[in-house]
Amino acid sequence: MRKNIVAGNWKMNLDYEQGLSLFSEIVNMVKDEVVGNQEVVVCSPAIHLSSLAKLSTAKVAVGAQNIHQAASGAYTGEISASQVKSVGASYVILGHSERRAYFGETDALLAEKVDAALAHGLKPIFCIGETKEERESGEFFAVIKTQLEQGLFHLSADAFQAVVLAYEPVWAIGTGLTATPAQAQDVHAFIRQTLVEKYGQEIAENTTILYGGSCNPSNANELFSQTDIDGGLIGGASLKSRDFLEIVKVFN
Ligand code: 3PY
Repeated sequence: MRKNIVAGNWKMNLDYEQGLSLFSEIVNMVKDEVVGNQEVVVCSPAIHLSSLAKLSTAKVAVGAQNIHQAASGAYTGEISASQVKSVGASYVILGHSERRAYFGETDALLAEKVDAALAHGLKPIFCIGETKEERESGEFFAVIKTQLEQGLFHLSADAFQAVVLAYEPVWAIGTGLTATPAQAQDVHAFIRQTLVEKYGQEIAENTTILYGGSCNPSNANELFSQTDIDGGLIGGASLKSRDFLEIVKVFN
């Protein structure tokens, strides 16, 4: 059975003390609310990872927001998968639309980052999604299929099983706009069908597909009740412990 995941994406927010205090609150508040086959993940800036990982629990894991594709070397300012893994983090967000747009990350580069993550035992939360123009032109299914094919489909079936997907329509990120539950479900069903064709029914059914993009306590319930939506990648609402808790509780 696939896992339900609520993952926070703190982006470039919170200084060291603020991060520590928010994470401690989250761990305490959600401990009795993470039920069944559910996991909570907090993806923090790199400066927090080591301290948060020490406070993490079986129910609340820690992840990074990016890694470099190389194992190590002269890449000033970068951080490797093995470094992230060495502090006790278990996930890494890859392919977030902000990294694709502001840092020029291409599908080909992301495929290398996915390999680096998996080689060091990090689970990628791999983001895909269309821009406003691509939605309006009706080409969004093709865009999403290409992102899957080029970023992930070089993986063997075995390797693919460590991947979590996040559908994040770019037009719903940082805009306050959210895909309607029906729009999101349509794309999630398309993603799952594309996985069936590539990896077969069983792997497709076991893959966790999150929705991201202005997901908050007032829309999470309806979004997560869709058949193919298995949780969320949460931006702004993950910075407020009460809001984040409300979203986690949707699975109760
Ligand atoms: C958002 O909710 O805006 C996000 O980008 C989550 O990753």
